[in-house]
Amino acid sequence: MAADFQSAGGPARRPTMTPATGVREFPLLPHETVQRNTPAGDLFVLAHLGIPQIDLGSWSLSVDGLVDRAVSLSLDDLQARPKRVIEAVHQCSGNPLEPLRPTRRVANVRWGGTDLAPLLHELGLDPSAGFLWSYGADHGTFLGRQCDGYVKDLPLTRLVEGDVLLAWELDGAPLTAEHGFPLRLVVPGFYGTNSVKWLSRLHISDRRAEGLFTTELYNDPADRDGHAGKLRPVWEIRPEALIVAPPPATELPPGLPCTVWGWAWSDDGISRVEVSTDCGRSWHAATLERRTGRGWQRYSHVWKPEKPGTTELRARAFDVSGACQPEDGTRNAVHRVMVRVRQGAFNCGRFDTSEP
Ligand SMILES: Nc1nc2c(c(=O)[nH]1)N[C@H]1C(S)=C(S)[C@@H](COP(=O)(O)O)O[C@H]1N2
Ligand SMILES: [Mo]
Repeated sequence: MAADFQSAGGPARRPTMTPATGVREFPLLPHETVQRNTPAGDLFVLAHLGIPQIDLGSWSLSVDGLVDRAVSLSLDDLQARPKRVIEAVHQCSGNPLEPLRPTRRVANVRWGGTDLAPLLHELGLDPSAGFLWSYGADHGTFLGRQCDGYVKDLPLTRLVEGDVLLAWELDGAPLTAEHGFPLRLVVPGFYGTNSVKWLSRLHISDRRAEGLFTTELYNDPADRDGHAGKLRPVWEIRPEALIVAPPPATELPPGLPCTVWGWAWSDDGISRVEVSTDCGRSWHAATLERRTGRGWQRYSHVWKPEKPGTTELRARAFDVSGACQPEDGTRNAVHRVMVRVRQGAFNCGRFDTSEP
């Protein structure tokens, strides 16, 4: 079944798009994510179709499909429900046309909203209900295709943990237009593409939603990770570690300790991080903090560079089931950072990477 867009009021109530073309803003480079919680102003913005300017007076969230009672809810209705604040990794899976290229667009965000699961239970779920289809109010063209709405889906089993939010706050303040005002879905542990902004409709179905952003794009190649012959939707975040320090092209004096540190995360959490300071020849267990909630975990390893020359630092994360990041060829491939050890180097100096 195709996920056709049907909002309560039909096309006449569709918001204006400003801009009416895709938005991609990345205020921070990967090594600039030094803060545990990413301030709202430093968060990347991804919008495939542009930014809808939503008037709260004419906005509502409709819930329909395999529920006993379909409803239309205002923001006040939702804000009258119990509020939760959740810290969670927020990661863009990358350009859907280059699904395997690492982009390391990642943040750690505090979201405020209400748990979706009890709301659906109150409405009465049909026993055949299996999937949640989420619709954004944005519309326009993507890859030359007319899109009446941005639609994503996820299995209802993901809701049982009680942390899939209908969110109206980011970092303690109301959502801004670019981050989804007035309401967005937040699916902690799933790639950002699943956290539908400008949420206008939830539809409960017994199957996946067929569409550009569900079954066409955002499916990893078949025959990987034991999913022979099947598509693997871009849902759960794969294990990954990012090197924050030292930043790329740092010059380090030999003999002085240098702390290699960064963040590691995955859908289920990280059990171990290893650091290599010799281009992947040897690996050392890093000190790793425990996960709180669904946030990313800090790791660190103290390295005393000895031999002058250029070297590559690498960090690799293992998830709780022991799965490790691949070296190359996937969106979560191992992060590498070039640094140079030089006699007399000033500790925070940088070298020109264009030098031979
Ligand atoms: N309605 C709607 N929701 C959307 C998108 C979109 O284009 N339209 N982009 C998704 C993608 S690809 C990402 S990575 C996140 C980015 O959220 P942010 O811009 O608030 O950081 O929003 C997701 N939700
Ligand atoms: Mo994304």
